[in-house]
Amino acid sequence: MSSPTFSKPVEDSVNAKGIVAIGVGTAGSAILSQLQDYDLDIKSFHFVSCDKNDLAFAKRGEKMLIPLQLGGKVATGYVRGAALKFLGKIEEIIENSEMVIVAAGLGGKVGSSIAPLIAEVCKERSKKCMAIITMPFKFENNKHFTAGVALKRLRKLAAGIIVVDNQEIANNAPQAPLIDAYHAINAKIGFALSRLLGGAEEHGIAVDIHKLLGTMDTGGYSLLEVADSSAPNGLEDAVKNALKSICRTANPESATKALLFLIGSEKLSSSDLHSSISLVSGALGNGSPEINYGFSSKQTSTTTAILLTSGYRSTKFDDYDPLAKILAESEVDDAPETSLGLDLGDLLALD
Ligand SMILES: Nc1nc2c(ncn2[C@@H]2O[C@H](COP(=O)(O)OP(=O)(O)OP(=O)(O)O)[C@@H](O)[C@H]2O)c(=O)[nH]1
Ligand SMILES: [Mg+2]
Repeated sequence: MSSPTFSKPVEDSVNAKGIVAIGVGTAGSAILSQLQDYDLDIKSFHFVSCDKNDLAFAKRGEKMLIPLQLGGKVATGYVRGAALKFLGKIEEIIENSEMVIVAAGLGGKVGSSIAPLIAEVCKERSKKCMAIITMPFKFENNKHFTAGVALKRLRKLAAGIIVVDNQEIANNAPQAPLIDAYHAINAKIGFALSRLLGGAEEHGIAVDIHKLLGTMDTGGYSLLEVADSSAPNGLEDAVKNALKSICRTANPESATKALLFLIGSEKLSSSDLHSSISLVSGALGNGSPEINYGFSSKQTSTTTAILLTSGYRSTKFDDYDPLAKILAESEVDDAPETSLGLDLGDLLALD
């Protein structure tokens, strides 16, 4: 039986003005550059960082280097201050877009300061901002607080947030070589995002940006899991591993929507698909989540489950910012230089 090939929709309102994608900092630039390998409806790519090495990830697109004075990376506020000088350029980038994708790894200084700033500009200009962020590894304790604060801030500003836990992606890709681990993780994230954004070279049933946005439209966090299996019962194994990742990250019962994309061998059957969807729906949202799905099959001995679940009001990452937890969401000023209306870039120059 021949299955339909993927084709792009002719009329696509989201793309009428276009999707603009911005990668920020090291992880953000590396992940965005992975998306450049796929045929996606992204109008333009932009890379923003304070490190010129990060900009070298760009395969094409615009590069914006935000210079810092020596020692300017000690606090997110300094980076934010330096970035404020480039606000006009950021506004120009998003001006002609319908939607802005912002990719960043939270926990460092660059992505944690500039991704929320871009989301803020989007909000002010009524542009839909989809943040795709990674959270630090377990061993990066010193990055957890910064990441937790930035995540909270993004939640208030972005229309939707896809959260990827570096730790979970690494756990679910045991075959990935330790050497060059970031590259392996980025390739996984890029592959998963490309499928959720509607790009695929294989045969099957595609999902598209509308299904993705519909799944994310819950007002809560979205978690992205990617799990592989080459076991004989690969599909079940991969889906269960993805679900286990969710259980370690948030309460699966609070998920209200899910988007499942499976990549399997040419033997992938409709009953395989049905049992995978049943597994997911049984584990989430008190057994009645709204589930969208897609699949593709190719010559492979590995099965991959890409699972985006959505609607979480809280996740384990809330513990990364204990202050906000103690203050129970009463205002924690995480961008003081903005509220003072001062540019810390200029303040540093006074030293
Ligand atoms: N998935 C992925 N994570 C990365 C990569 N590079 C760094 N990270 C992680 O992303 C988080 C933030 O690190 P960076 O991206 O270097 O941070 P940054 O925004 O560039 O800011 P600074 O490096 O502090 O200037 C950390 O948890 C890193 O482990 C990458 O290529 N891929
Ligand atoms: Mg960096």
